[in-house]
Amino acid sequence: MAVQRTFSIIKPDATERNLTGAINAVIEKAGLRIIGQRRIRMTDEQAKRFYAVHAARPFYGELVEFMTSGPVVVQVLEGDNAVAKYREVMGATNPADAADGTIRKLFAKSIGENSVHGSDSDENAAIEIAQFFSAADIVG
Ligand code: 3AN
Repeated sequence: MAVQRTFSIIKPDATERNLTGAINAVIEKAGLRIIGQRRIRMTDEQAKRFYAVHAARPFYGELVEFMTSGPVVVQVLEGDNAVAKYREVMGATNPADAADGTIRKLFAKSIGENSVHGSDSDENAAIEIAQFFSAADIVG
């Protein structure tokens, strides 16, 4: 399988509960390598741009408000089949539906405050990485 990169966010509900290390441990145990990582406070503009695809959804305002409510950790993950593998490691969007051992089953509070984001395609991974990282900040 091809080595790929994906984009991850550890969301405010997780940083607030001091779960960055616990989530990184699950990521690394799954064989994904954290090759870029930065803790930031997302601006309103960044969050709106990042979730523009959801702009018409009823939860958009709430989502932008949540993502700017506290620090997040933006990450670049690398590994075999990284996009699909990280989706598997994260678990279903709604933690009630997430499989045992997944990050969302272990840590998520609700469908909105669900601890992590991961890109849903190779194309979106490249776009999302480019929004938050310059090449010099990714060390593979
Ligand atoms: P995923 O993050 O699993 O790819 P998406 O892309 O459907 O899920 O949704 C993006 C984000 O929007 C989710 N991570 C979650 O925080 C939020 N979200 C999705 N559905 C809902 C909902 N019904 N109510 C509140 N927030 C939601």
